[in-house]
Amino acid sequence: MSSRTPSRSLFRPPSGVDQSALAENKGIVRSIERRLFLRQGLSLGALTLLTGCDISNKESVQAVLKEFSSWNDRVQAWLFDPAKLAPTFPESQVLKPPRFNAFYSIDEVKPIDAASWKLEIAGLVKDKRPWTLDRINALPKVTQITRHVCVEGWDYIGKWSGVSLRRFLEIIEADLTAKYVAFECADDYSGSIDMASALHPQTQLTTDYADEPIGNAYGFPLRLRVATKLGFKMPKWITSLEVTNQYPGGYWEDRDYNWFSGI
Ligand SMILES: Nc1nc2c(c(=O)[nH]1)N[C@H]1C(S)=C(S)[C@@H](COP(=O)(O)O)O[C@H]1N2
Ligand SMILES: [Mo]
Repeated sequence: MSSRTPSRSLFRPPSGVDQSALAENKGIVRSIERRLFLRQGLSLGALTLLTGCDISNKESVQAVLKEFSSWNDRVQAWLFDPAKLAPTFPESQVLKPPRFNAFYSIDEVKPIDAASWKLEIAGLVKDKRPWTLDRINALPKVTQITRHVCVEGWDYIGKWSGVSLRRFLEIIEADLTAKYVAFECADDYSGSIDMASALHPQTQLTTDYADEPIGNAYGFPLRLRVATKLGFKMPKWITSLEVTNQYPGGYWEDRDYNWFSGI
């Protein structure tokens, strides 16, 4: 056996704890597996090895998973390079229509009436006047052709256009030294991102997909696009934007997905 390959027995689960402790913490386990590029699933034995912790009951398994995951989040945020761009692709690779995902199926989407829709502004911002779609559409647009990656293990290339979030935050005179930008949606979804990612050159408030107003199922009239993060970090059907220093969490974040979730 090569000296670089750990012996199989090292990955054997410690005796006395059954694997259901992992099954009960699926969200965290999945994000750890993704981050570590584990080809096989995370085992209790591997977790013991990685963390050096004694995992002798279900409660300690959960505590170790949470600790590992929040450590992983802090490292990702720290490693994030605000100037590094996500790869871009040729027009010919753009998927039309895009691939749908939400925590419910596409036929349950409730289309938004553009005429009565408003974007509310809250938190550490000087100009809190709500925005109509016409006013948002009058702002200068940027376009990107980038890859959308869902935590579920699929991806596609899309073409999104809209106002740069940095530009928008400057226009509403947001406190750019605040920690978080949080979003609420017309469905029961919400989400939040770190300010460094909000100010990234490829982060935009998207109004268009493939040069048309974005489709009802994909976030019309306004969705977030962050080319450096996983799909669940990009709320669709946004109804409010808040700048805050209080950790806002989000729909999946509160269900144990990693908050930073870079790709
Ligand atoms: N409001 C809202 N936004 C959401 C979701 C949702 O369920 N509701 N799902 C997220 C997930 S998991 C993904 S992968 C992307 C999918 O975006 P798309 O349908 O445009 O590909 O939307 C994200 N934004
Ligand atoms: Mo997703």
